[in-house]
Order: sequence, then structure tokens, then C-alpha cells
Amino acid sequence: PNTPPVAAPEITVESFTRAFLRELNFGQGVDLDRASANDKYLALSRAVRHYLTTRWLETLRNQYRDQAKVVAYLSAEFLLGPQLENALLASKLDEVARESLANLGLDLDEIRAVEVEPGLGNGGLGRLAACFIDSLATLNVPSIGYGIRYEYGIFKQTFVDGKQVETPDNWLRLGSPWEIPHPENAVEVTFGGRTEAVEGADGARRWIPDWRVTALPYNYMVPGYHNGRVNTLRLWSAKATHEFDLQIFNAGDYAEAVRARTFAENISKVLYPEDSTPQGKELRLQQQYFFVAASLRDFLENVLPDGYDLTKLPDRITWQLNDTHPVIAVPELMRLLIDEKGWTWDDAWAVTQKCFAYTCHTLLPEALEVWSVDLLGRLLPRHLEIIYRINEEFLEVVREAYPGDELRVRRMSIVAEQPERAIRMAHLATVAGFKVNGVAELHSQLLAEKVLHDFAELWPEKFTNVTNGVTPRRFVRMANPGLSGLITEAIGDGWVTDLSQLSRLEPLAEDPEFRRRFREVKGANKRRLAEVLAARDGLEIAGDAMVDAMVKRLHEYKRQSLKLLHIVSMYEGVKSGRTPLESITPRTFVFGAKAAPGYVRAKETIALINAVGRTINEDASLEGRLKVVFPPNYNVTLAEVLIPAADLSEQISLAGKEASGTGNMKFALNGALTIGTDDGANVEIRQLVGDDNFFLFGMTEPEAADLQAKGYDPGAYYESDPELKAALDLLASGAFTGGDKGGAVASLFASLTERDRFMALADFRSYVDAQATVEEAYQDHEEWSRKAILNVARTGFFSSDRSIQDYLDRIWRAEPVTQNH
Ligand code: 26Q
Repeated sequence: PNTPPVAAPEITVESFTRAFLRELNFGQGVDLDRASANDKYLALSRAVRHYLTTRWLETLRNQYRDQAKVVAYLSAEFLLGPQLENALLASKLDEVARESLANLGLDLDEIRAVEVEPGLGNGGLGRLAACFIDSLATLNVPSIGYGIRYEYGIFKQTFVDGKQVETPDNWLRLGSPWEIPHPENAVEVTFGGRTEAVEGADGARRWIPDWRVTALPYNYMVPGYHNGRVNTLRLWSAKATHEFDLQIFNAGDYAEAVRARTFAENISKVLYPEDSTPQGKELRLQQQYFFVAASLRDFLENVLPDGYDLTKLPDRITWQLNDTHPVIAVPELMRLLIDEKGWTWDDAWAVTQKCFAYTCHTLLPEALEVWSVDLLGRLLPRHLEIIYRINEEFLEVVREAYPGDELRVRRMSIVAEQPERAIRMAHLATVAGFKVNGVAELHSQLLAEKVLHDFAELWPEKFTNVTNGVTPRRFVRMANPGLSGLITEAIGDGWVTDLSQLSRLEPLAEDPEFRRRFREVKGANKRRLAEVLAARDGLEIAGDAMVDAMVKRLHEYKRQSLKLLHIVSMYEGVKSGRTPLESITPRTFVFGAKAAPGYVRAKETIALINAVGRTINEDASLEGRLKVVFPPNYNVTLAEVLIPAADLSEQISLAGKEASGTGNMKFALNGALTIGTDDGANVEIRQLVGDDNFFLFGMTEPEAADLQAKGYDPGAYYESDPELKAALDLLASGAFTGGDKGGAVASLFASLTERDRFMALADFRSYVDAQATVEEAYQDHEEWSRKAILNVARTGFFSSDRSIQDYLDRIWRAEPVTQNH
């Protein structure tokens, strides 16, 4: 049927006001006078959604008509951040809505503040997925995001006596206006059971599962920026099946049967909060298979036309695997083709090999996902068989390429034998994917040289790099309206969709008037941060001090403890009289970090940062020159206020450990200078902004690897650097912990001075020296502003639009489609 969709409502204040009031009165069932803040938020969001829906329907029609190649981004996480403002901006409704609400005596920003962001991700990887779907839509690429609609996203962090306490993130509690459930597209996903032979089939077997759940899709709009395209993000929620009920109901225990439904529904209950040391939990594997199986079936049944010739599948889709979390899709596609469609093994493998590409996001060996054969075989017996056969055939290829090299065969095998038999998901992804990419130049190089060396040697053409990026819509245009206005005044607004245009700002770095206005914007952003921290957390910061920010997940490799040592050392310098107080530039250190709930050392570090902060903030003798704040529950909402206010961006991981980093890009684009190691995308940031506009310190990756190999002796650094010793001793003395020298203090002291995999003490001297250079540079306001503007002008490369274009050119070979709008 070709019924045209209802035309989009006009973008006028009157029409918007009508839409808003209609939603308020008929959607929420309240009068404006009696409406709660949440009523207003929901009504406003639904009104905005209406405007986008027409475009959404159009996009879907065109997609069906064109049958163009689609990119499906498979990711266990999408850390979307607040939706309302993004929807307003994408649909050109921002001004109209503001005015319309003002006419009704309402304030848009007040209403926006009600929104609870969907925290459906841990950190970098989840936020990257959100930036990528934004860019895919803006670049007009037919694409769909597939993931999980966790009922509870990343936990809410609070501090009790400075210690992290986790509480559930019940983000759906007040209703989510941005999702539309589609029960008619629900699919069944099965688990467990056994397999049996099928007569006369090549490779096919029958899977007799023993339990099943329904995957219920919720659609989210992903609007492109001012281009009329609205893509779809489809997140799956687990529901008990009808059949599931009947089985148990028939057993006669009604109450137990109802209760048992929660077993199935647990699958999408909660996001696992570990972001670097996977736990091998059965429920996590259930989640992975759940969303991947549902997504594959959805694509084959709902996106492809009936009767589609699946031998052409690689022309219609690339499934991009966001890390190994969705890799079980590989044996699932094999299973569908062989067991359900009756294909031969070889035909199925030929197609499967062309459908998947794999992005790796780590270099830490402990972060590589591995599933025990025992667990996998119990939950997905058929998939285990398929993985074994993929491995057998793969190892034949290896043996042929390297006759007699059984050591290599063992290293490369998808199946690890030690410490228990287990499936190495990164190996499976590399064998099955037609491309493997790292997320920054250095990372891709190290992947090919180290983590996946054998594979890169066997298939050099498979390996490529796509340096990460961030969406300029959210992280500049929305988060920093002051800077955006200034940029647009200078070079027009084309930069919002072509960030390389920021280079045209370069001459303005030499213009004193532009620098003055740039500083004014930064100052206003700091005051906005101060207001938000006061209202949100009762924290007090000066409106004008240097803002030195370290925000990211808490992990030893990121070295928050090195930052802490620097702060302690500054404090110790003042207290011991080594540093005159007047010589210190007023500085506010801002931390934001969640620790995985089971990561004891990370939690101790948080407690210590809070303890040090408290001591410093309460010490009147510092006359307020140093402040340490650690607002709890750092999330996308807070990032959007914090990043634009920052002067200094801390990117201080041990070289060779941070795959890319994306916060580093957001800070540079908002005019913060980076103090950083030669790690991840820092390398590329420094190359672009120039050495004069970047504070580099620390060992390089080869230096770090060397030191590690020849034996790192932290004690030597402790003994030979008096300032380091003084800082560590002050910490160990209990000066910040009310005299308590045990617990977190002793534990952190020991971890830094005894055996620290991330060698914080080795980089201390060079870090502290670099910080002294920062101090000096900051004194010269004009020069600092110059550097900051050059950071903005030279980092347009880090737009996720550019990343997506690289994926299109190097991996997907899909064409953008122009909408006729
Ligand atoms: C896996 C299995 C079981 C449970 C949890 C996980 C899991 C979940 C999340 C493993 C890893 C993550 C997240 C990883 C992550 O965020 N990596 C970061 O990705 C960014 C985007 O590429 C990079 O910029 C960062 O350098 C990298 O650390």
C-alpha cells in the first residue's frame, strides 16, 4: 500500500504550541495549570517526536523502495545521553519551541532538566556507538543500530563518606517518550537443550533447545542533522513467551509459573557495569545471543523483501561488530543458513565471511572476551559445534601456510586449552570478519604487531584503522552554544556537518578581539558549570579558576592515581614551604569516574581522591587556590556541561594501553589543552594541534614495553625523587584520612610502590614537570587563548562524520543515499 504519511506539522510557533498543548491535554490528561514538570517534559517530547515521525516514515519507505545496502551496527551498548535537545536541534525546532513555551510562561531549559538520560552503556564504547548512529543518519547512510533495551542502565553512583555506593538506574520510571514498542515484530530466541543428526545433510544438525524468550523491539528515532533522514535504533527487551507460560502452567503450580516468567525477563534487566574485565557470567552470554539472534532474524524477515536471494546478502548488509560482544552472530548466521535454509557448509561460510566486520577496542589481554566451552555448550550447543568446525577449517589454513608450526597453531586457535577450554571471541571475530579495525592509528598498529600479530601476518589486507570521532552536534553545537555562536559568526554554520571547516578559525587565533570573546565564552561556561555543580551536588567552585578535568571510567591503566599524586605533591609543596602560595595559579581539579562495583582498587582510589579533596578544600591556609571536586555519577548529561568549561584535559594513561579515548577529542574541540601521554588518539591530536599546543609527557609505548621487559622497579623512583617520596609519604602518613594509615591508603601506596603494571611512578617526574609548564603557560592569558583556539581550529578531524566516512571507504563500501526532501 502506498498511503502517503500525514504531512509534517508546520514549523511555526502557533502550530508547535497546539501540538504541545494537545499532548499535554490529551496525551497526559492534564491542564497546563496542573501539569507537573514531568507532564510538561513528556508532552514536549511527544510534540517534538511528531515532527520527526513524518521524516522517519519517509526514510523507511525510501529504504524499502531503494533496497540499498544497509549498515547494521551491532552493539551491546548505546550510551545515548539526553534526547530532547538533540531532537529539537535536528528538527530545527529549537527556537520555535523555546518561543512557544515562553509564550505559555514556561522555560525550555527547566523542562529539559527533568529528562533522565538512557544510560545504556558503560563509557567510551557505548558513547562511540551513539556518536556513530548520529553520523550515519547525518551522512544519509541507510543504517540501523541494534542493541539491548536494558531496564536498568549503568548504575547511579553516590558517595557515602567518600566511598562509591551503587544504586539502580531506574531510567524508565517516569516513562520514556522516545521509544515505540513494536510487538508485531517480536521474535523468539531459544537457548539450551541439545542437537541431533539430520539424515543426509552436509553439516546440518537439528537444535532442540529447551527454553525460549520473546524479544520485543523498541524503536528509537535517530535523526540526521537538518537532512530529513531519521534512521532507526532498535533495542530489544526480553519477555516471557506464551509457550513458556503454558509449559509451566501445565505442571499445575500457577504461582510458581507466574514467578518463573521473571527468569526469561531477566535477560534484558541490567547492563553489566564491568568495562574492561569481563566476568564470564552466563547471563551476559544470554544477553549477547539474545540481541544478536533477534537482530539477525529481524533483518532477514523484516528488512529484506520476501523471497530475497540470500546468496546476495553481502550486497545488502554489513554487520559491524562493536567489539566481540556481538560475535556470536557469526555462528548464528551459519546456523540459520545451514540448519534452517538447508545450505551447504561451504556456501554458508562463503556468504558469512563477507557479512561481518570487527572493531576491536582494547589492548589489555584481560579485556579480551573468552567464554568457557562448558558454559557456551550448555547455553548454545549448536553454536559451539559450528565454532568448532570453523576452527578446524581455519587451523587447516594455518597449517598449510606454516607447515610444522604447531606452536603457532595453538596460539591462533579459536579454542584456548588453558587454563580451561574456552572460545576466544576476538579470534573468532578475526577469522570470520572481512575486515578488522582498531580505533586509533597507534592502536591499530599495536593490534597488528601484538594482540593479533599472527592474524595480521596471515591476512595483512584484513587489517585497517579507523580513528574514532565524536559527534559535533552534541559535543560542540549543543553542549557549547557560546562557542558555537562565536564560530558560526566567524565562518558560517557549515562546520556543524563538515568539521574540517574549523581550520578557517586558524587566523583568528591571532586576533586579540576574537581571543577576548573566546575567553568570555570559556568564562561563561565555567560559571554555568559552577551553577550546575552547586544545584546538582552542593559543590562549590570558583567561577574563574583554571578547570583541570579528568573524566573517564576509573581504571588503573588510566592512572587516576597519578593525577592524585600530582595534587598531593602540589599540596605538599605549599605545606612544606617549598612552593610559595602566591606562585600557584588558582585551579579546580574536577574528577568524574565510575568504578566497576567489584573492582576494589578502583573503589579505593575513589575514596582516596575524595579524602584528599576534602582535606585540601577545608584547608583555609590555601586561600581557596586549590580545589578538588568529584561530582558523583558522571554521565553524558554532566559531560555536556563540564567539557565546555575545561581549560586542561587530562589524558594520562600508560602509553600503549588506551585504545583511543574519545573524551580527549571532546575536550580539544571545546578549547581545552591536553596534558597527555603518547597514547591512543592523543598521538593524532598532538600531530594535528602541534607540539606547542599540547603538553606531552611520559614514556612512549616502546619505552614502556622495554621497561616492563627489563623489570620495572617502582622503589627506585620513590627513593630517587624527593618530591615523589614526600608526596607518597604524606599520603601514607594518614594526613588525608584522619590519621588512618591502613585500608585504602596502605593499599594504594603498596600498589604504586610494589608492583604496578601501569608504572605510574615511572612517569611521575615527567608529568609533574609538564604540569609546571602548564602553570607557566596559563599565566599568559593571551598565549593560552591562542593555543586553545588552535586546538579548536585543528581538531575538526575528530568528527565522527569523518570516522563514518572512513568506515564507508575502507570497510563498508556502502553509498550514502540522498533523500528527496
Ligand atoms: C564484556 C563482556 C562481559 C561484560 C562486559 C564486557 C565489556 C563491556 C564494555 C567489555 C568492554 C566494555 C567497554 C570498553 C570500552 O569502552 N572501551 C573503550 O572504547 C573506546 C571507543 O573505542 C575507546 O576510545 C577507549 O580507549 C576504550 O577503552
